[in-house]
Amino acid sequence: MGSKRGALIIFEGLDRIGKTTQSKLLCDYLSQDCNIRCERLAFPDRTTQIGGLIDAYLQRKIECNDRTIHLLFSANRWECMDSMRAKLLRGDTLIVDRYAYSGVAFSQAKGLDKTWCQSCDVGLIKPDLVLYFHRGKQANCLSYTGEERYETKHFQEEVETCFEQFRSSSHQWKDINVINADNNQMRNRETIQEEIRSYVKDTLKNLKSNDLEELWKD
Ligand code: FDM
Ligand code: MG
Repeated sequence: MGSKRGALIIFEGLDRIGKTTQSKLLCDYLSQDCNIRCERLAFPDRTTQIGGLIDAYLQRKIECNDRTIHLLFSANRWECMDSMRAKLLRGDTLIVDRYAYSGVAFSQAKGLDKTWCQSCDVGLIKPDLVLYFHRGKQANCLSYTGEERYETKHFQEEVETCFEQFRSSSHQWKDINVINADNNQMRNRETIQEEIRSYVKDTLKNLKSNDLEELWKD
């Protein structure tokens, strides 16, 4: 009996919706309370050379046309695939802040063709669990303008529309689970974390094979 591989868990959603907070809580819980080896990653990974270009673009230090930056975001995932595969196969669970779903939603929001956007990420490691953080009607997470290129209320709303559109229309998004990340008393940090943990426990329990599948191949 070989040891079981780790799970690839993706957190998706708009900026400032609580993905980082929740992924830290989850990672601490898995490693400290469940004795599961686990690591947090984020895309874009700004530490690589390609990630440096993306960082400069987001901080408006360089310009780049929409398709080119899309390809860089995708390349930034591809350059991490070998090390992610190795970690998963040796049993580490990876909790990843953003993946190809952000890739499509943010570029589509600029007017790029969805099929073209998706094609660059076909064949990435397929996640075992995708959690999309959705803000409720009363949420106020869009009432800001941040420093970075995409951090405007208007653009975030466009991205949200794209997330919602393909979440409800495409069969490739059928595996996406929605987390109500409403920031009010009824949905506090702990409640949201509990919901996430129950998804994660199911996923870990049902991890069948040691094989890693490929994204968007079916
Ligand atoms: N973003 C992120 C994209 O436009 N495409 C992608 O493929 C990814 C992974 O980059 F506005 C956007 C989303 C966000 C910005 O991401 C920086 P973080 O999570 O805020 O660092
Ligand atoms: Mg951000």
